Amino acid sequence: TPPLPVLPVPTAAQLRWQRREVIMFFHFGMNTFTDSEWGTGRESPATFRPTALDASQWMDAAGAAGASLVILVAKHHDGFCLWPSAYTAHSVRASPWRGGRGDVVREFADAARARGLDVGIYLSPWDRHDERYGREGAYNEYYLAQLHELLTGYGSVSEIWFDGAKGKNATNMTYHFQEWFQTVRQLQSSINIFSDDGPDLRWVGDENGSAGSTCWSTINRSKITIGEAGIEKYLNTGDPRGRDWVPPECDVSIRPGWFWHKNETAKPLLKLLEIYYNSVGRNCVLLLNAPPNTTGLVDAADIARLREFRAAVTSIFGTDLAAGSAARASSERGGGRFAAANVLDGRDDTYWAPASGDGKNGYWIELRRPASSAFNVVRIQEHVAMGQRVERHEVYVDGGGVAVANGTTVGHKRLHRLASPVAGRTVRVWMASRLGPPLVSAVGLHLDPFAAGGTM
Ligand code: IPT
Repeated sequence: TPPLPVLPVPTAAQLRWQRREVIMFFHFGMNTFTDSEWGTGRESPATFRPTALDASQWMDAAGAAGASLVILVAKHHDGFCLWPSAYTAHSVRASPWRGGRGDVVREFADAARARGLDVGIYLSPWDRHDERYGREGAYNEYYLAQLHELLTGYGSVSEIWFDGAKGKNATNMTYHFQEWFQTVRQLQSSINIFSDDGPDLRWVGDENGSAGSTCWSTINRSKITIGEAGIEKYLNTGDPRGRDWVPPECDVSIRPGWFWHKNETAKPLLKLLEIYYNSVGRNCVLLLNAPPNTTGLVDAADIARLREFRAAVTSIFGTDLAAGSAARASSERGGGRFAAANVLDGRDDTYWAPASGDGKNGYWIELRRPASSAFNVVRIQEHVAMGQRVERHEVYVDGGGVAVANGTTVGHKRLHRLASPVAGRTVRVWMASRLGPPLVSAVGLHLDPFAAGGTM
């Protein structure tokens, strides 16, 4: 039988999200046309006039990046709604686009599903346009009514994004997050709710795509107030004593801004790879933003960059230099289903588990490779369905006395980039410290040709 989990553990929806690894964000709206990041709310709806909007082209961008979930900003801080909401006049209905009969949320959801992609929605709590903002009862009802529209009118929604951003001079306003969250759950039972504080997914604490090198999926939600300054560090590393499973999502834009600006360009490939290592490689999901332009299309150069990025990831991780190794471990749990060799089968649902009572001399797993070819990336994955456990780990090659890599947490995926390529027949991973017996679903070795001389 399998061992007991170490609590807390993820829900099925959180696990499905974690395994996506890369998902996409689309910031598009009034700001696209005014060349700004935070609109004032005083923009005329006539300003919104994409000339050739084609949401299926946005899905080309998602496909290029290998994303399986796409999240649309349905309303940003300026309050302009990309769907014809019944509760405000400040929407696409008042714009010249499609003669006032357009609905970007509809086109987005339809285009995503036509490509087999799941849909997510961002709805800004901070609203600089609506006159109800600042009147607590009225605004909270307005926001809730819009959640109803978005979560009942557009099919199944996988993720909903509550941004904690609020300008310094914004009216003092209390958001009724509990009423909002519980309503969201009622309308979409398998949705993941993102906010600084979860309940399902948390902000990573920065917008540059970098999790802490220690990164727990757990926090104590009671320690966080959404939008409060000073929570970033806690969110960035998580809490080994956290009682709530709220894994971090790294939101970052492919460009300097979240919205499209004609004088900005996409980040270079090497920067995107660094972001990948610092997010996916540190137990996070990477939420990568690609902003459509005033035409209503993602710039071709951005799509080309996303394609390069995906090709690079595939070329690094498509070949596992641990393949064909013989695996052994400090011990194996009985029953034959928890063998060390499970770390080589490419599956998330099988794993190595040590025998109960093992651990006195430390837990380790070792791969004896068929050849000693050089690698410069070590990949380790925990079976987080049973809880995140590893607190400290070290990687040794050919019995050497100095670890080629070491770190704290592992989680769903930990990627180590070595200072330079290493050749060797045996690779041993020590689980030097952990909250419970380690359950390891994968150990892989890779060669990253983009790491100049093995480093970046
Ligand atoms: C920042 C919010 O303050 C934070 O609560 C979170 O929602 C984050 O956005 C998401 O990226 S605002 C940003 C200008 C740092």
